[in-house]
Amino acid sequence: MTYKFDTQCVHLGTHPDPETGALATPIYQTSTFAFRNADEGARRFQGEEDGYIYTRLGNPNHTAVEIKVAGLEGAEAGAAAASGMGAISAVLWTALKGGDHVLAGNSLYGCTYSLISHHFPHYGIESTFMDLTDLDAVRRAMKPNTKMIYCESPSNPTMAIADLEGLARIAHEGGAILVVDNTYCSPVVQRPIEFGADVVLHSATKYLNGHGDVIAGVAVGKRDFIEKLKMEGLKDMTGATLSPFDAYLLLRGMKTLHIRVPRHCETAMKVAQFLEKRPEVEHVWYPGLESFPQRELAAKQMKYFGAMIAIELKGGYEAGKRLINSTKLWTLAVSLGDAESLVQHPASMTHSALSDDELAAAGISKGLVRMSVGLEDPDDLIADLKQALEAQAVAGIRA
Ligand code: LCS
Repeated sequence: MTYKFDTQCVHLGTHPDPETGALATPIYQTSTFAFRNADEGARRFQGEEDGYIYTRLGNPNHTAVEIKVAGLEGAEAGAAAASGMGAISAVLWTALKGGDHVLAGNSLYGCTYSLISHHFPHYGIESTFMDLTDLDAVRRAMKPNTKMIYCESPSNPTMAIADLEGLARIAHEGGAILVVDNTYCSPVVQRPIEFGADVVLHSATKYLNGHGDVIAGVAVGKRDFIEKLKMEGLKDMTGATLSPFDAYLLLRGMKTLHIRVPRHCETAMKVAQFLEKRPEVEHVWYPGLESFPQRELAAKQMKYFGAMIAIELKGGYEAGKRLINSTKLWTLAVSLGDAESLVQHPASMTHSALSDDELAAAGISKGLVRMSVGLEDPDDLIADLKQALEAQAVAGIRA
């Protein structure tokens, strides 16, 4: 019997320990696994028999995470990694080789952008970064050697929405795959495989874990690709092995994913609506607002509107800096998806590896402030923003 999504968050991938009955999955903090005899070891290496060998190749805590995320995303299989970047680099190294071309959204998490734009050319992998919201332009940009379309939706940090169904169609027509980084959403908000994506990635550091105490990543997709990813990208190319303890914490976090994420999103809507009415604020990008240019597309592919907000203040970067220096409840920190609300400045922080020209091409203005709405009472979050906006108005007059 297939259980519903909320039940899967709690139960999928876990079961009472057969020996002791322990209900929480025990932490298998071991590097290696003993074989009963030489033939068993040989069979496991040949892939003729299931079973663990060495934690870089798999571990029961990984298995639990992989089954849960794959199930929640509607994928055949999953692979756990030591970080979101571990999952991303392993997927890209597994799927691409010298001579291939990748078409990517122009606004991506800074390190993903750096990997594709700054480092891949050294290995003969070509890339084009573009506004993926124009599907005709995407179709024209496909080349005979395009093997992948890569996107985030909403994108970090500009909140651009990619038409997942349209991109999957274009990718498949051109013999390429669509890879979607679903970190900003979690499967509670969006399930890209339903729209045709081939691989879905997560920085599990964020909503999946949800408690700000783990760095982890997961990739899910078709079984054949995930097997290859485990044996090549993760085992040989990156060695980005998730620690069993972190896998345990991640599993613990995911049991409440379906309760946490809707609350994050509900509060984000209130915060966005508050910010939009403030005279100090030039613009608010939040997919749930009527003013959001791609609201219809967002509503088509997202169940909730997420809990990430981008804003630009009328006073630009200086005003933004004063705002993030003045909040008391919102923490000035990178990362997202934690219980604590976080605020940061992408141009000088998460996206600081991008040159001014690259920031401009990605549509990341110097004044953009990014907010990750947490699980506090919305009234407290709004009151803190109000005092910070008012404090900066006073500072502005003094300056
Ligand atoms: N994908 C997205 C969309 C991200 O935002 C991040 C990290 C990653 C992948 C990489 O994941 P990690 O290796 O850190 O687990 N984003 C961060 C951010 O926006 N602030 O700090 C990290």
